[in-house]
Amino acid sequence: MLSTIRTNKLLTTMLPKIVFVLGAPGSGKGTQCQNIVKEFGFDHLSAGDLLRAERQTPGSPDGELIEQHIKEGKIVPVEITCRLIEKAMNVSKNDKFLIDGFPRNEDNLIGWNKQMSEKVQLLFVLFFECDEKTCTERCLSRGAAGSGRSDDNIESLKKRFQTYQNDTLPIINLYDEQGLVKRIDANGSPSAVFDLVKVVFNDVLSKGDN
Ligand code: UP5
Ligand code: MG
Repeated sequence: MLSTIRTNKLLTTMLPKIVFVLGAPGSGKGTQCQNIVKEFGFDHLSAGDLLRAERQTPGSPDGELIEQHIKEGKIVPVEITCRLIEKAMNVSKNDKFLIDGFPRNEDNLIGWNKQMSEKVQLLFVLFFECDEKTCTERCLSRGAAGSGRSDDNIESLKKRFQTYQNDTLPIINLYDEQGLVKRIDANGSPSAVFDLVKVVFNDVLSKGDN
């Protein structure tokens, strides 16, 4: 029995390691993921970026559906998102990944658990907590500076926040009940937030069993 547990543990630790990065729109997920990539050598897979790239791919059968969902702040069906994440993991030579902005509703969670959860080792969920007002101002400034994102406007942002509150927070709470969530106060400057992020990564990675 003990040897089976040890073997399972060994097999699990050989799988690619992932960290889910969640938080409201504009909470700084992408910004901090770039810092984590540089400092800790993870690959950054933003589900939103993967969907935006797929939307631009000529001939993609999902382009129109993705655009409509993003503009309305709705969540794209998991089959599309999960396929893009798995493909990006497969082409990477890395064995540790930040999965940014996913899973963000029950459909995402069920689809991930069915298709991917046994192929990876989930280290933890990094959760950026940030006030809605601050997040909204950040996204609007980015839009005004020419982000080109079709959802960096006040109408889309209201819908994105509704979706976040109704659909994504319950998923974060589910992971929290399993003791997997590391909370970060994301209201400060990018470098102040990264100081908090570093503490979490140094702590988890130093424990050695990952
Ligand atoms: N900024 C960042 N940190 C700052 C700080 N500490 N102080 C001051 N400014 C800061 O940051 C946003 C802006 O704020 C930037 O200009 C940055 O410089 C500045 P960013 O790091 O981009 O924040 P992030 O949390 O990544 O914000 P983002 O807008 O990307 O969050 P969303 O979760 O809304 O966007 P995402 O791309 O993940 O999803 C977009 C849409 O895609 C969703 O609404 C949905 O329609 C669809 N989607 C799915 O359907 N399924 C998925 O799985 C994922 C996405
Ligand atoms: Mg982002």
